[in-house]
Amino acid sequence: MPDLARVKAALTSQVIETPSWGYGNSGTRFKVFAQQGVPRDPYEKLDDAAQVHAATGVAPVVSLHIPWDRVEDYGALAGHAAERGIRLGAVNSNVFQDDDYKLGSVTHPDPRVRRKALDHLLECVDIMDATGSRDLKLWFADGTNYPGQDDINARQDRLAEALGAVYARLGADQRMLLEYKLFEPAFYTTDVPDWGTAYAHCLKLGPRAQVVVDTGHHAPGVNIEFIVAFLLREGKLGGFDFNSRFYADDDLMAGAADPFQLFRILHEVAKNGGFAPETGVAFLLDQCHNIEAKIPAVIRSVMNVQEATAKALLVDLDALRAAQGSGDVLAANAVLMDAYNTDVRPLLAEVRQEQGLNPDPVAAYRATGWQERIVAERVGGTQAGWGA
Ligand code: PSV
Ligand code: MN
Ligand code: MN
Repeated sequence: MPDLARVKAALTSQVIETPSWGYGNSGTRFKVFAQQGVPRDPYEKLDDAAQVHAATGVAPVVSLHIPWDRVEDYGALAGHAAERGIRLGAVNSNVFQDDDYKLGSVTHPDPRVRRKALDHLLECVDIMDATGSRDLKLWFADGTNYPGQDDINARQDRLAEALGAVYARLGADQRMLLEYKLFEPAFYTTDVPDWGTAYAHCLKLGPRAQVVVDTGHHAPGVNIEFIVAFLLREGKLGGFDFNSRFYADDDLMAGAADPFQLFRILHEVAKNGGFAPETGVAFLLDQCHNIEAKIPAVIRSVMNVQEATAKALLVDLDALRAAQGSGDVLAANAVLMDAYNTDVRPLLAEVRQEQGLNPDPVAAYRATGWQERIVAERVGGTQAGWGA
């Protein structure tokens, strides 16, 4: 059986990074439902993120999105985070919300638009220098809507050129995390549609280019845990964008739609050493809370990742390997299911109490009175960015 002290140590050292855009107003293309008390600027997003960390103890890092989180002084923003016991994490670029990008950004046929997009990506690395961030997260909306619209491989060449220029600009301790997505907003071809395309580009670029797996970016039925196991094996798993989906890129709370899938993914992480900090696997959330209260929803998501992590750490790997080695299909499957069916909530409550935290993070947040305070004090919150 797994050693309980080691399981607890792994649970307390896990870092779950929350997205700045999860705290702001967001919605679908049909409607943004504004909520009261949402942050009016990036500083207030950090204030809310600090509440999530205070309640959970495992969410001390916040991803930024530029230009949604553009500020005059990024050093001051990093200082604001530090004063609240948190820090700035991945910088997400945005080359998809400008009229110029109608036909693409770094893959656009017009060199002027490509230059503009590249300049933005390079600016993001400047920001990373100022914030002390390790990761540049790249998601490209680039693609085409109609057969014949543009040359598939010419676009790959343009993409490779831009990625190479950004890679060359990275500092020694910085990484580039390349995200893939099957479709949307492009509906015919997407320039980075799958892990294979992302992997091929990262392989050519070098060791500081790695793939990020957004759990919402696959076709239904894709075996994401296989992708995770393979990328870990190749040293190319940079991290996750966790969220849940029923249909497409739903961006619902991680672990809400399919906690068993989250467990299967994290089992591969656990089995392949991906929780060791030196592997650098980043556990990010990438979600928006359109109809539910935002801060408690982020807390719930963090808890869902923790629960799946705890179950993954409880898999009896010796028993699993013995069953696998002897070809005992049912026994091997039973080992996994035993761990998955364990109620880990008492274990996590115990871990939190040992850290001096309330065993129930949502209740802890409600008891702070923070929600009432921000509703009273903040008027005119900003939109997270979608459609902004
Ligand atoms: C768009 O699909 C997306 O959800 C990607 O997953 C990015 O990571 C995120 O937006 C933020 O740019
Ligand atoms: Mn994502
Ligand atoms: Mn997405």
